[in-house]
Amino acid sequence: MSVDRRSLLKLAGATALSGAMMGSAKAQSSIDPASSSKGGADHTIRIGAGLVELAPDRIISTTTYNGQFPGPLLRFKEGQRTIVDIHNDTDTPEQLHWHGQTVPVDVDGASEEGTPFIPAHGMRRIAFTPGPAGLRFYHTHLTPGADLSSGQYGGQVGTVYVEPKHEPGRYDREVFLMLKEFQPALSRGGDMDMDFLAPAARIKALEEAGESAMRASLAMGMPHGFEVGYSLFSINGRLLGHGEPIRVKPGERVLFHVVNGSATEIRSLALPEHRFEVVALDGNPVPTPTQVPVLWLGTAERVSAIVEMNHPGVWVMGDLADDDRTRGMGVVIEYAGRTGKPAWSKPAPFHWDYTHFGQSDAITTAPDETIVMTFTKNNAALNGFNQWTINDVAFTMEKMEPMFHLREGRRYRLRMRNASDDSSCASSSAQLRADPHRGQRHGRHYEGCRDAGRLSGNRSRFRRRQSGPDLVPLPPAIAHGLRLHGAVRLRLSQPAHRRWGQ
Ligand SMILES: [Cu+2]
Repeated sequence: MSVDRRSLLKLAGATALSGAMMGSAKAQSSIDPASSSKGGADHTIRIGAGLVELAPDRIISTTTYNGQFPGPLLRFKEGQRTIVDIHNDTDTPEQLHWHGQTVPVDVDGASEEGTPFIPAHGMRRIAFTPGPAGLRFYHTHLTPGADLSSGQYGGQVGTVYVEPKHEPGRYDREVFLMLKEFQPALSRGGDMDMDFLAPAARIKALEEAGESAMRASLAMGMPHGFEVGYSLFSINGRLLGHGEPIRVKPGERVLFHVVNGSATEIRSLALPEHRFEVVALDGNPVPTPTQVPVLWLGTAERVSAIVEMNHPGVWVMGDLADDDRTRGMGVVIEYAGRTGKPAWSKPAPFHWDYTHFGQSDAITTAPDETIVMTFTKNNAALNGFNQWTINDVAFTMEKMEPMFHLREGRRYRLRMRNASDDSSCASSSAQLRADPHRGQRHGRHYEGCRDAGRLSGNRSRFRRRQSGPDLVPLPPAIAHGLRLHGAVRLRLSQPAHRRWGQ
């Protein structure tokens, strides 16, 4: 073996360095055994280019976490401090956002909140106490705008599970599913919005407002604004039929943790002849676990649901949309000893209704104030892209002007009205930057309340204290009420919408 001088120096340097690090770790542990992990991180994430093999002849090159898609499943323990090293091997400064967790601003991963960037070809070590327990996820927080090769259009999405201190464990095993599309492209018009909420949730006036604005724009000779469409669809990074089947046994109770990792899409998921018992939404246990034949997930939404495997066979669990499912959005469920072509059948029409998972006899406390937010779309107004507004104001990341001033300790009800012809997902990121009393942040601290299409009356049945969804899909022409307290920055979780106004 021949070693040149430079390598030798490198080797010597590395040895000296590791010696020094070991020395310091020893010194640390002799003082404080609990901090012996200080030398190394509990988790390491590397952001860099990688290949995703969706199928043998469908290999795409994109940005990934640790060279894989989805990124590694990170299991944290509620309340147990963790250290994560994030290396950025790309040429662009990055933000890694811990979606659904209440973590300090310098860790959260949103530059608009004040999190420092992970420099290009640099790294950040962060330490935080994970929580709340349940299904969370992490993703890039770069805003891609019209650049469909960047941000969450690529492969930077991974699942987080924060293990609760006390796990009820009413299931035999867990299966994590990440739903994600690839190969985005801009098109004019896009697909029709899906009609998945109960018709009672629609409001005629809002519907007409959205439609007439669209008609007026087209009459002025405007084209349809750009929409993003996809050509490849995957669950856990594999097209339907190209991944390992999920192998189950009769009688088994499987807890599916489903993450909609899409940048823009609303998804459905059904397993023929089986029902999902929804036990948590966005990782937070629901007051009333309820069986449904289909799951609907807004962009970035999570559902945890138990399926009792009681119909032996080989099945396709997949999206109701035939186009998306046949192009990959599905996974095969295979019972032990069963073979054959995976079967698919469409379930009977079903409308998703969040109130089913709520507490029917809940008494809601009146808010101190109600804030009304009306979302509108200005078709093709920004160089052919749609502009989105809240109360006729387009948000800009540059100015960051607050539209509402909230007072600490007061209770607010947010009444969100979608007057556009497209779905929006509102996600509140509640960070109490200064809580002098306890120095702690109140995360998403709200009780959701829907009032199924009623603009007034507040006859809400849906109530969750500190365990509400942190993300609420708003199909066109519905009104949505949400109560919360804490200081709140509201953002729309579709990056396309956020980039262009909301
Ligand atoms: Cu997010």
